[in-house]
Amino acid sequence: MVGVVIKSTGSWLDVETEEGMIYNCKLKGTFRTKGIKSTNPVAVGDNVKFLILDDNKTGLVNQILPRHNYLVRKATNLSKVSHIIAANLDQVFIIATLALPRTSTGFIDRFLVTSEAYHIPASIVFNKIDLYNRKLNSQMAEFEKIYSEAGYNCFSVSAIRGDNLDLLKTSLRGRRTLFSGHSGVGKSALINAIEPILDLKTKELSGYHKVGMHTTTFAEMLRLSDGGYIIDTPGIKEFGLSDFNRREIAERFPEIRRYMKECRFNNCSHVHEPGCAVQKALSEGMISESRFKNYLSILNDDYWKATENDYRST
Ligand SMILES: Nc1nc2c(ncn2[C@@H]2O[C@H](COP(=O)(O)OP(=O)(O)OP(=O)(O)O)[C@@H](O)[C@H]2O)c(=O)[nH]1
Ligand SMILES: [Mg+2]
Ligand SMILES: [Zn+2]
Repeated sequence: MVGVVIKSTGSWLDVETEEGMIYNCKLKGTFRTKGIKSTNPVAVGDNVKFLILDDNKTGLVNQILPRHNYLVRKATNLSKVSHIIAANLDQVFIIATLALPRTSTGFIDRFLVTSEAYHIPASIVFNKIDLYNRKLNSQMAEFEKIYSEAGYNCFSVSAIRGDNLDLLKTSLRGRRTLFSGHSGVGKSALINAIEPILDLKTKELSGYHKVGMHTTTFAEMLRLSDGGYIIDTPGIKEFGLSDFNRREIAERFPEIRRYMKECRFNNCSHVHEPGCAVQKALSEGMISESRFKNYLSILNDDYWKATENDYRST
């Protein structure tokens, strides 16, 4: 049998066949993803081959079919093992908010760097705009400008009040979309607002201050009545980069990529070199200060100290 993994709770997987049958499956033996030390060899969105067991309800997954793409992160930059968030995606929506729990641009930019590396189109969804005051609204306008100029779609929405959900729905239609972001930003609440029949568990308002409490505890792929799927995931604290070459980082910022070919040195790090076209674009306001600051911050991550992929070694 062949099916797609629609839920992963660690040791058990729910696998759905094309006919819409769902089997609760275990993994047969050990699997390894080439080149990645991963906590979960099989992820939601994976196409798998499996055997149906005698009870006709459970199964045994014995093969993972080749992936079209996947998204990987580490719990922190220094963690040894990676986690495959999901596989075979059409796009990823980073659910963010400027209300609580506020999402930093550092988090957004690390996420975007990874989605660029895996060639998965990303959009940023600013949620909870019903809670924004004038100052937060003007910050959001600034972020929307920065990210749309860099080439990313932005949405400003409210799961509670319903603002701009029609725009969100239009871009979800017929696609498989990953929802990811910090715990409490409203990933599940947004999915409920889009598809009320799913009735996903969301955090009680009074539960806000319980730091570290995750409401969604496993990844799950949910079917939309308009066509398409959303993968709801547990909140993540940090977005640690996995398996990167340091020289690759600049290319993962589309607006830096646009200028770097014109740098005098082809191994330019765009930090201090003479004749740097990226520095010139930055001084002319063609690259945002915030994005460049996060580029530098990623270049200075401790992560690189543990790897050999440094500028000095090339
Ligand atoms: N005011 C307001 N509150 C919202 C909005 N969206 C979500 N919330 C609230 O934020 C809290 C967290 O929402 P969830 O949907 O559980 O957040 P989550 O991102 O799924 O969190 P995890 O499952 O832990 O990753 C809930 O109390 C929601 O009611 C919004 O647009 N406006
Ligand atoms: Mg949730
Ligand atoms: Zn340069």
